[in-house]
Amino acid sequence: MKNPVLKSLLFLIIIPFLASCLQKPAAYPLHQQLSTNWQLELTDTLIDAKVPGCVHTDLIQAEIIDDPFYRGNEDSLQWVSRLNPVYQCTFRVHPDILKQEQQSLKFHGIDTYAKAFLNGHELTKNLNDSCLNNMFRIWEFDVKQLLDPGENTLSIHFFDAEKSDSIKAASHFVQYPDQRAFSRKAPYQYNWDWGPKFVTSGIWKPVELIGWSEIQIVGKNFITKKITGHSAETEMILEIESTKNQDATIKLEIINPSNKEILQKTIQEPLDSGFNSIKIPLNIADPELWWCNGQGKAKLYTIKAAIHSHSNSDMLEFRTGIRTLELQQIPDDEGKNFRFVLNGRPVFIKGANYIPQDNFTNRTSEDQYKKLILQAKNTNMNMLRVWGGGIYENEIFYNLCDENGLLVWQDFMFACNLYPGDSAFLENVRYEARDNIRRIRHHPSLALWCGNNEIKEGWYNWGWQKSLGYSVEDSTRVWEDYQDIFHKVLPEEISKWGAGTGYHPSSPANGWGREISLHEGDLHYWGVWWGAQPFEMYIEKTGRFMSEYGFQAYPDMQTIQDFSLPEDRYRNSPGMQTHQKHPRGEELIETYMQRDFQIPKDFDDFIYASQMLQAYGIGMAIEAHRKEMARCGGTLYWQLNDCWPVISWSSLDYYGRQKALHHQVRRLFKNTIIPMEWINDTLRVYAVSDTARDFDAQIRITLFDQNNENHQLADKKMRVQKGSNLICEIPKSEIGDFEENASIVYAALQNAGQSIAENHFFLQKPKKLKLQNPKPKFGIINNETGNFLTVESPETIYGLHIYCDSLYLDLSDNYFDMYPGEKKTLKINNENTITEDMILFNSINQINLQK
Ligand code: BMA
Repeated sequence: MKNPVLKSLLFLIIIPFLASCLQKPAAYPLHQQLSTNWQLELTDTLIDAKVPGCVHTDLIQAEIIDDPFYRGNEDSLQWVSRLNPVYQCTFRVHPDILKQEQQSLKFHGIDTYAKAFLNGHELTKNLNDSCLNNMFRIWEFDVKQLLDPGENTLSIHFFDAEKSDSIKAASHFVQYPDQRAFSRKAPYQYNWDWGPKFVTSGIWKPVELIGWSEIQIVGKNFITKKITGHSAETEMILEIESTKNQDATIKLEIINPSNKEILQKTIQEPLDSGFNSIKIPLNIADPELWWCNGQGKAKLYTIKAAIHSHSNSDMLEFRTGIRTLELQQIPDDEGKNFRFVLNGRPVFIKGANYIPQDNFTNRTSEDQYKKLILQAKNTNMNMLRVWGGGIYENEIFYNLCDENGLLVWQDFMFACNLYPGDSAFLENVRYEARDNIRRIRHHPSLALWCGNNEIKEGWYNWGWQKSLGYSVEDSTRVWEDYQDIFHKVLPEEISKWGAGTGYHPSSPANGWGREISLHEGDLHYWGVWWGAQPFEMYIEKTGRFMSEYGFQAYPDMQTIQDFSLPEDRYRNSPGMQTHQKHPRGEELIETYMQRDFQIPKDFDDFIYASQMLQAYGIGMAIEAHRKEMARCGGTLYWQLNDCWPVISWSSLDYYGRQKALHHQVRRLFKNTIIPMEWINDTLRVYAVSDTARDFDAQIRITLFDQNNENHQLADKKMRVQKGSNLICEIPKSEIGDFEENASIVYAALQNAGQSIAENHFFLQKPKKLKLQNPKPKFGIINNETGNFLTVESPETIYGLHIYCDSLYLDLSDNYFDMYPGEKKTLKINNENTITEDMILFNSINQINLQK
């Protein structure tokens, strides 16, 4: 530290700060966070740094660089990745840590590559690559001989990952689709078809000093083995490090979801010197099961464990759930099913693919995690797939999924590429798998580990072997490397560390161009979008589990305003192009819009129409998948969210603003839906229900014609069973006079006066609709329960978008259809006051009237 004033100031701050970090008495392991007093040394300056953090966010904070997401800044900021920054911190060790038998320095995540020095001693010298070479690993060093009772200096020297990739690639026996393969670093940092290139570096997770003696708890797991009648057979696993052979006492306490202690257990356990894994069987009477969203409550138990040796102790507390979960892949008439069975009940999966919420993941706040997971829950989802090109998520993500009943399909971080198979790389992957499995395995939400994203598909279908000029021997060797990672190392680590879930080597199981993909395994159906096939193909191409399919749309206008200047706001402008990463993105949006919608001239209208188009196409897919629930196990659309403001497949943009699709998904993921179709002059209405029990209901169907006259099509009582049922067939001849392109059908399913499901349906494609110029009436209600917007429309409306100028209007529903005379009350979620004169609207009616 060069500045003496700063130095004495820090000394004054550090000691009381340390005392507040150390909550346990001295006989317990002591943890001292090294989260303050960090500086980042650039070639000629020293700036304050944040840990956890990264070089980009530190430079933003120091006002050295502008917002990397603004306009075309991405291009001009590529130099940041080549900075080779040095992070430094000086600290004093709490005296009690210095008294412990064991003293270690633990890095929960360093992004990558970096050499670490403590008081000038190189910690990383003997590692493979002589550095920290995997951002997904936890690194721990014995520092007992290195800590100083006075001031200590820790410095982390980062170096350019891309340069290292090129060096490794140059001497490799084959070329890979992308040389990022050589670095164990979040693949999407190197750019994606929805993401910019920011190959960042930094200390992205906490750093701590740990001092302990005799014993330390280093891992935990909780597994439900069986649920029978009124009890659950479970097993608690405690992993303990011991400095010697010794006896220990373990005390367990289990607290049920209503906060009552239901079980206490004390056992004596002989410990070996080193690592111990202790399995403790626990029978829990009248278990309150963990259910996913829509199937029941996500009940959580609290487990407290304490361990005492001769003169030292350790303890932990965590929340978990009682549930069994199985991925069935049972041979059947057409191939094999792909179905998740939770607590013995087959559950139709409804959800989306999740990507990191930011390019600089350290700046995603707790509130952002909470908001996003709640948005997923409120959209009636029961699963998120943590996609393999991002990161293994932070604890908060899995905790929130546990609490909100969202199952997690967890990919290992390998995507759309080939990877090396030398022993050093395999060992690196093995440790990465071990660290992450052990970190998250106890979460009841964890449903499946999956080896990779689209590598098997790429190998067989994307022509890599030819385009990269592989010989037969090359191909054999590359494929053996693939087998080693995805069929050996990863499944071995899963069974070794008791992940408690199934393992699926690659998603999808088979490429979408192959017939088998429809009959077994999971499917990424990209014939729509990549293959430019019409949306109707979704109806034919429903596989056994739809783990990806999607279509792009522009983000909210407010988001576009946030990253651009007025002169950027036209299609294909340089500013907009930076925020469209798919090479054919604009062309495909236009092709599909031409097929099904009219193409507006105005940029604002185009943004609106792109969102309506996305909601229309993906809505068609979801209905098709749900109608096929007897053979299809679930549907996860691509993609829930964005990592920056961009034109992409997401339903929520970077700021969490909802596209039309997100509202559509919420309607279509309800437990019961009533899809309709108009084929061969016949209206067919289905009831698709995920509800565990059958129920009685009343269905009413009305058609409103071009003159807003209504024709009652059905009004009958029925029993709705779990599954997909055709409930009405109404031929055109029974309806009377109406114009197909100017009518709307409205169906409502009720149970004892309560609305269960409703649906608005148009008989023609949006582009053919000839609807009146709408004149909806709006009203604002502010009362103690909140602020509300009322809407009433005298005319039929397709896709009413209600918005404000220069402000995102956050409504409980939007981009919806209305039949003539319909009234709706929407909740306004904005904090700002919204008044009637601020309300603007758009609709397909208006787009179609433009000429
Ligand atoms: C899927 C994903 C991503 C990609 C998306 C859209 O294949 O796995 O790799 O961003 O398609 O192209």
